[in-house]
Amino acid sequence: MTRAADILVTSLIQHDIDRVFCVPGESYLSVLDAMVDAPETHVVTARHEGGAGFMAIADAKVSGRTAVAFVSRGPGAMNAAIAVHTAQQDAVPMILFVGQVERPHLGMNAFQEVDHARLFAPMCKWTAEVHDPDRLADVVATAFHRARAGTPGPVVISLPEDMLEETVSEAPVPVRGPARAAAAASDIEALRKQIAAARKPLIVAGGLLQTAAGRAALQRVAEAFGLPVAAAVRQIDVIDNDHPNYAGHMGYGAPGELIAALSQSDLVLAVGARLGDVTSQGYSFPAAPCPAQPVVQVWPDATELGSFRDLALGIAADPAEVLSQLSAVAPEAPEPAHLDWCRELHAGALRLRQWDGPAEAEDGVVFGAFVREVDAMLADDAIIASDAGNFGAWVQKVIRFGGDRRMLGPCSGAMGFGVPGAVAASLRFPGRQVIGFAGDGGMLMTGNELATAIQYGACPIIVVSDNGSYGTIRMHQEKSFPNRLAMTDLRNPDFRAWGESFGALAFQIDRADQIRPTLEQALAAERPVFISVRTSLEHISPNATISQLTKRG
Ligand SMILES: Cc1ncc(C[n+]2csc(CCOP(=O)(O)OP(=O)(O)O)c2C)c(N)n1
Repeated sequence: MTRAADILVTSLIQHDIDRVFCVPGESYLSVLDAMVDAPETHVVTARHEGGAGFMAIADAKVSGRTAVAFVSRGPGAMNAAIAVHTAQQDAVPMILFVGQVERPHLGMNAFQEVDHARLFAPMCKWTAEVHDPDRLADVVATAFHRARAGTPGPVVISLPEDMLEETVSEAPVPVRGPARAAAAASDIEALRKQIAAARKPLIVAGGLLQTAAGRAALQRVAEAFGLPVAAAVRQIDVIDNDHPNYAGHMGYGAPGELIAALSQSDLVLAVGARLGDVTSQGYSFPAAPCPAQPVVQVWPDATELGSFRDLALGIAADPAEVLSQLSAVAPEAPEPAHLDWCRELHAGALRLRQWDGPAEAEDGVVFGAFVREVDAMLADDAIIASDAGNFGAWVQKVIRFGGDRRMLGPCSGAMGFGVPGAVAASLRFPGRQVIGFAGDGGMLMTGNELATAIQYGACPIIVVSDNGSYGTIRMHQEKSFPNRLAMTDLRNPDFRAWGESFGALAFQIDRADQIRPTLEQALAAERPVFISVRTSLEHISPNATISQLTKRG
C-alpha cells in the first residue's frame, strides 16, 4: 500500500519531470512531503503563483519538457491563472496541480473553495478533479497526454487534500505513448508542387518549431528550396537573423515596410505558427478570413487549421516532422527566382535592424543604447527573457539572434514574465549568460522572484527600464487621447537599492557612458546582478518620441 501523494510524485518522475515550481499550500502538504523523498524532482519555491507558473513555462520552453506547477486552492489558483492563460496562448504543454478542499466539504463554500474545473475550463485543454485515489495515476497520465498531444497547452488537475492522503494499492504508474499526427505523402507532394509553382513563397515559422530539431529542419528546408523565413511573434530566434533566408520578425506593430515586403508573397507556408492577430498584424497579412494569397498551414491539430482563415492546404501534423519530409523531396538546387526573393527580403530585414538614434536624452538614457551594448557584449548562446512593455521593442529590434541565442517571451503579452523567465532559464542552464528585461511596471509585478534566484543559486542579469511610467499605455494614450494623460505615471522605489536588498550585485545607470563598464562588471560577476537603467520616457520607442506622438495625436 502507498499514499496517493507518493504515487503522484512517482508519476511525475516517470514523465521525465525533473523540476517543478510551486508556492506551498496547506491543501497539498502530503505532495510536498512526498517530494522530500524524491530528489530526482527538484522543487523551486517561488514568491508568487504567477511567478511559479511563468518559471514553469520558461523552463518548458528551454528544456522541451512539460511545465509543472503546484499551487494551493482558491487564492493560489487565482494567482496562477495568468500562467495558465499564457500556456494556452503560447501553446506550451503545462500541468497546473491545485490543492483542493477535502471531499466531504466540496460544494459547501468551504474555506478558499473554488470550482477549479469551471474556473479554468475556457483556458484549458482539460480539467479534472480527482476524487478516487485509485484513479490518480491514470488521471496524471491523461493530463500529460492532453497537455502534449495536438495543440500543446495547459491542463489543470484539482487534488482534494484528503484524497492525496489516502493509501492505495501499489500498481505500475501508467505513461501514455506519444500520439503524433503525421502528414500524408500526398500532402507533402502537393506542398512541393505549390512551392515549385510559386514565385515568391514565404515561410512563417512559429513556436512549435522551437526545438533544436525543429530549428534545424527549418533551416534545411529554407536552404534547400530557397525559401525566406519570417518569424512569428516572439519567435525571432527561430532562425539565425544573419542567415540569408531570414526575412524579418512579424512581432507587435511590425514596421509597415516589412509587412509591405512580405505581402508580395504569392504563397504563405505557416509552419508551427498560429497566424493570430499579432503575427498577421490584425489579420491583415495573411488576411483572415480570406487571405490574398494561398496559405498552407502546418499545425498538429486539425481543429485549428482553417478555423479562422481559408487555407489552400491544412496539414495536421508535427511541424518539424513535415519539414523533414519536405527536405526529402527538395529540388537539386533552389529556383533562382526564390533566391532573388530571399536576398530582397533579407536585405530589408537587415536594414530594419539598424538603429542609430541618440544614446541619451534630457530625461535619461535612450533604452536602445543600452540594448545595443547588450547585443555587442552578450555571448552567442545567451538566453534573453523579456517582459511585456515598450522597452521590449528595442530588445526585438536591436538584438541579433544568431548562433544559439534564445529569446523567451510570452505571446500572450503578459507582464510579469521577464524576471521569472530569466530565473528559470538560469537554473536550467547555469553555464549560460541569461539576461531578463522588464519595465518598471512589470518589475514590481513579479521582480520579487529575484529572491528565488538568490535562494536557488541562479545567476541571471536582471534589467529594469525605469521610465517612471506604464510606458506602453502612455504611448497609446498619446496616440488616442493626446494631452489627456491618466493613470500611467509611476513613482518607483530606489531600484538599485531594491535589487541590492535581495542580495544581487546592483547598479544604476544614469548616463550612456556608464553602460559598457556596468555590463562588463555584470557579465564578469558570478552572482545575480540587478541593473536599473534610468530610461528616457520621451524616447518611448525606436520609432517615435512622446512629443512626436502628441503632435500627431
Ligand atoms: C499583466 C498585465 N497587465 C496589464 C497589461 C497591459 N499593459 C501592457 S504594457 C503595459 C505597461 C508596461 O509598462 P512597463 O513595464 O513600465 O514597461 P514600458 O512600457 O514602460 O517599457 C501594460 C499596463 C499587460 N500586458 N499585462
